[in-house]
Amino acid sequence: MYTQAMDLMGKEAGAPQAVASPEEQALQQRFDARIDAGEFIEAKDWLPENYRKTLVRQISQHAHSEIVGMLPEGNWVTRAPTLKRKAILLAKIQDEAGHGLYLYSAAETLGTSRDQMLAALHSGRAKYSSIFNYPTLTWADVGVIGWLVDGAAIMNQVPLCRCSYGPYARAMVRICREESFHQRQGFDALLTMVQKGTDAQRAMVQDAVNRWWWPSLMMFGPPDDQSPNSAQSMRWGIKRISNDELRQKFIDACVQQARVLGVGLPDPDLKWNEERQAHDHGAIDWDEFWRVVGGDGPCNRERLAARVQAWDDGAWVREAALAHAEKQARRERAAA
Ligand code: FAQ
Repeated sequence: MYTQAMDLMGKEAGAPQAVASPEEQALQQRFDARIDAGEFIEAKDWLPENYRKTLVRQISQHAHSEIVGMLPEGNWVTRAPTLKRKAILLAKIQDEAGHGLYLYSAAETLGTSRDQMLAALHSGRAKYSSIFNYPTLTWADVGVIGWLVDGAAIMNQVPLCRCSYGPYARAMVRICREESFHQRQGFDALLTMVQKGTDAQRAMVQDAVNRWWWPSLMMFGPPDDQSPNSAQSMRWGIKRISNDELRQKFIDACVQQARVLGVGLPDPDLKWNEERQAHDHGAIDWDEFWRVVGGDGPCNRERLAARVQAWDDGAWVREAALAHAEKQARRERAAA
């Protein structure tokens, strides 16, 4: 049993201390009890302000990641090696757009608007996953994104299907099903290249794995002891498994899959630890992670510029849709 009285007093957010009324205290206690009982919190329920803010932050960043995540793969649509691969890639990218829409909708139930969330992305205030700031240099990168990036996304997102906020949890169920197809298609594309390809194509796969391995491990976020949000998010049942635990599960799964593919993972310190029943691994370059998160990765500027350009190019569509809706509303008023 834990208490969120601190949240109610505003201490955790660094806000001036407010004295909670008896009604607010009762609401807080009821909320705490429901979290303890593992119940879903729904959009119309009372919830503490910091819980709402944390969810808006995480869900909107997740939505932005899906939308920005379309860009690295989009780079290869016109150069996919066969019609089949092109159709699969197009379907996958459309899925990512759909994931973004489910997630923006889930965040909107918390009282924020799509315009506010997009303004935060376009101004650089909102984060999106570090992984999408790396370039896709060859076709093998598209396969590796499916295998490693979608693989990491699934590992991180399956526990979110049990997140305490109902609209987010339900969106995640559908997203995870689709991510699973994405991971399989990436693995299949790589398997084809290593089994049926030339030596040059096998080398291309290995090169892509070498470049994406470490950034994929960074997707899980900073180590637990440097993760400012984890403790509170775990207590609220937003996060169910810690950053480090998920990263470890991902590494253990990938070692097996890399064996099947016949590729090496670029970590000389990666080895099975009998005592821990898990793989030990080399040090992750957290300076690189924070540089990329801070806006100074290989493609940060390019990615943000592409999103802002798409928003500006779409202005006429938004204006036309609004004009149509207003005209329709005028007609309905006149007919009433
Ligand atoms: N990149 O205290 P924590 C995908 C930030 S979707 C950038 O540990 P938290 C699908 C974090 O926001 C991939 N920033 O934070 C796809 C926080 O900053 P803030 C996205 C990161 O929230 C595949 C600060 O560092 N998935 O791949 C990253 O408790 C293929 C401190 O960190 C999700 O968003 C990062 N990697 O845990 C699409 C899943 N890690 O906000 C296309 C939902 C941390 O305080 C192609 N999100 N930060 O200023 C989560 O599970 C969590 O938000 C974590 C971070 C685990 C990402």
